[in-house]
Order: sequence, then C-alpha cells, then structure tokens
Amino acid sequence: MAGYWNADIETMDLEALKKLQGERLKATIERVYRNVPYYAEKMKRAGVTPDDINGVEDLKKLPFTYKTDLRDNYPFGTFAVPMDQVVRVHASSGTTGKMTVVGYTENDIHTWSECMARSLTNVGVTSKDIVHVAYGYGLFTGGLGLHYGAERVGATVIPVSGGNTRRQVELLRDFKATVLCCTPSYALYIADEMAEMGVKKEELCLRLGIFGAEPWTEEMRQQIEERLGLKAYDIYGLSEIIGPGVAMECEEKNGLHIMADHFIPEIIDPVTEEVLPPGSKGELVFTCITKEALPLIRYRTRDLTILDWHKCACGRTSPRMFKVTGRSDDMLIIRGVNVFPSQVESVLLKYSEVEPHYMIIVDRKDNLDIMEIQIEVTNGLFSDEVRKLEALERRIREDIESTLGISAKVRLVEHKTIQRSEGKAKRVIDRRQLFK
Ligand code: DLL
Repeated sequence: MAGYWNADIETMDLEALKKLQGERLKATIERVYRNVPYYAEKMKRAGVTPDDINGVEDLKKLPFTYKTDLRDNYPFGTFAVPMDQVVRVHASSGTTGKMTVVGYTENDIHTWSECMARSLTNVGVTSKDIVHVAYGYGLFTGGLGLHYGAERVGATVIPVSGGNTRRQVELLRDFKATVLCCTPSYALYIADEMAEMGVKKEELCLRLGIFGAEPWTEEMRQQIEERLGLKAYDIYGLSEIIGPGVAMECEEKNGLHIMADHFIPEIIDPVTEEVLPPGSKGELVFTCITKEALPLIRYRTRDLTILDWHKCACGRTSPRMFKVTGRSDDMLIIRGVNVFPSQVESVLLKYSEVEPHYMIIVDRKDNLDIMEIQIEVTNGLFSDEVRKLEALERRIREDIESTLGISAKVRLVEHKTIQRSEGKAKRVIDRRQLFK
C-alpha cells in the first residue's frame, strides 16, 4: 500500500481538522478584510465583519465569489498582497470573455507543491519514479503543478508538455517513464498513436497515470488502463483555488481526497445557493484558508459532485469528493431534459465496436432541439456490411433513449474523423447558442 506524505494531517481526527480550519478561516478573513478593498466592500454589502467569523460554522455568513468577480477585476485586482510578493501568475481561458488570472506568493507555491506531493504519494509515486508530464506548460496550471509536485517527492521529471504525440511515444519508450500525467483524452490519443506506430504497451514501463483537468467516466478509466497497461487515477483542481492537487484519488479509487486543511469544501444548490446536507449532490464551493496572493472565499466552482466525510479504507480522514460528473454550466437542456456529456459517454463506451472519441452536436430545427451523437467505430469496422453498422447505430440509439430519456440521432463515423485533443477535450457543439 502507498504511504502518506504528511500522515499527521492526512489522518487527523475530524474534530481537530474542523478546529484547524476555523482558526485558519478566521485569520484569512481578518487579513483580506484589512488588505483588500474588494473583499471589504463585498463583506460590508453582506453585513458581515471579521468578528462574526469564529469557526467553520460561520462560513455560511460569508458572501460567495464568482468567476465574474475575477474577470471584473482583471488582471490583478483581487490579489491580497502587493505585486512584489507575487512570484508567479497563471491564467485560464474560458470559452467566453477575458482570461481568469491567478497569482502565487512564494509560500503559495510551497503549499501547492505540498498538495501535489501528497496527491502523488496517495497513489504510490516515489523518488524511484520517472514522471512524464504531458500536461501543457505555460499559463495553464497542469504542467508546472505536476512538475513541482513530482520534484518535491524526489522523482525524475520529464517536462515534455503537450503536443507532438509521436515524439511523446518515443520519449515514453526511450526514457522508460513509469508515470504518465496528462488529460484522460490525451492519454487515449497517445494510445492511438502507439497503435499506429506499432509500439506495444509492453515496450513501455508505465505503471501509473495521473489524469484530470476534465471529466471522465469509469468506462474511460477501464479503456485507458487496458490500452496503456497502467493504473489510472483521477486528479482534480482549478486554477482559481491553486491548480491541480486540490483533491486526488488514493489507491482505493473511491473518491478524491480533498486537501481540506488548505481548502474548505461545501456543497450548495446551484440555484438557491443553500448549503446542502452531507451526501447531497450539488455544486462544489471552496474557501482557501492558507493562500496568500489569492485567498478566494466561498468560490463557486460550478463543478457538480457529492462529498463523503467518512474515513477512507486507506486510513485518510480527509473528506472525499466523488468524481466530477460535469459542470452546472456544461449541462445541456434538450427538450427540457437535463443531459450531461458524461452520461452519453457512459453509454457509448459500453460498446466494444466504437472508440472513445465522440462529439455531441445540438441544434434547433423548427423550434425543436435535436441532438446528434457522432462516434468513431473501431478501425476496420467501417468496411463492414452496411446492415451491421445500421444495427449498431440502432442499438446505441435505443440505449441512449432509455438511459437519458430523450431521443438522439446516432451517427457512426470513420476512424480518426473526430478531432483529437492534446489538452482538455471539446465534446459538445451547441449550435443553438449561435441564435441566442
Ligand atoms: O484544469 C487544473 C488541473 C490541471 C487539474 C491538471 C487536474 C490536472 P483549470 O484550467 O482552471 O484548472 O480548469 C478547472 O477543470 O473547475 C473542472 O471543471 C475541470 N476539472 C479539473 N479537474 C477535473 C477532474 C485545471 N479531475 C476546471 N474531473 C474545473 C473533472 C475536472 N473535471
């Protein structure tokens, strides 16, 4: 079994954890109220002062922070320290509008690599490992986040970044990497490229995969594990909170351990903004209690999940979040029915005749929403009889209809028709938005 990076914190009694969170929360609120006009204003409007915050139970008195708050104060207006204390910035681009810019002090970078070192140790990465980082380096937090964490555990880091997939395969083979870090969709792209180059998984030394930055299903996990010959684990994070390493699975694969001594999680109803009782599915909200440059308070992630506060079989007591199934703003409403791309993926990947490359296209014709799902068939299958392909299309269509409760057009397409992704995959084209 993998060990702990910081056993005292990771197996801490829950009462002690809550006490620590309360103390850190109070100190954070006092600091931001004093130093950042933006936060002071927001709290005054909500009618709260730092004296009202004495423990985690007072969290609900504080106002939420939204992505738009960061955009409105672009680029550095929400930073809680002067720029001479900021040693790095990252940024994430949304689908619309300006970038969201985040900053780090030297201590923040230290906290981040501590979270990443814990995450990697959760699944057994040690100083003996060779870690191939194929997340993008640059403004995206994936590359440098994994990089610093792997260095912190003393592993050998290969900082490849994304792209040039053929070269990735050659490097994986020649440098004998034991750990692969990239988005799950890029892991599949690498597997495809290996097949094309005639490189067998047995020629590589991979034993672990650290995959995240986008939602992925258990079915996808099975495919990746099988095709790359490794154990695949889920890592979660967002730049606004720190980057990758906000939460990470352990070997139990039964939820992602949240680094709750740094970030307090809550689950709320995304519409009423009410805090939901333990075990409810809702939107994840985080409050940073150790960050210096950007300590976001009750940040609305838009990610949908469930929290589990029971002790894990691995011995860790930290709360776990279930795999993120989607974002509240990713949800498609098709003829009044809520549909998440992950539900579609779960259905598609049950079929061995198709590849895990698909695209959901939503359109509106004569005031009616229509959904088309394009999915690649396995190489060679397209030359099969038309009747066989039609039967497969029909089976998938019926399955989608009974699982999702709405009908969809299923279109099988040839191998390599759907655009591959080197980072976060784009799975949905919603043409209805063009008419909004
Ligand atoms: O994606 C940080 C990251 C890098 C996480 C590498 C894991 C690995 P952003 O670009 O700010 O940061 O995007 C954050 O990506 O709110 C989720 O919607 C989604 N996301 C991240 N990890 C997961 C995951 C990075 N494991 C947004 N499962 C988040 C599902 C994820 N969604």
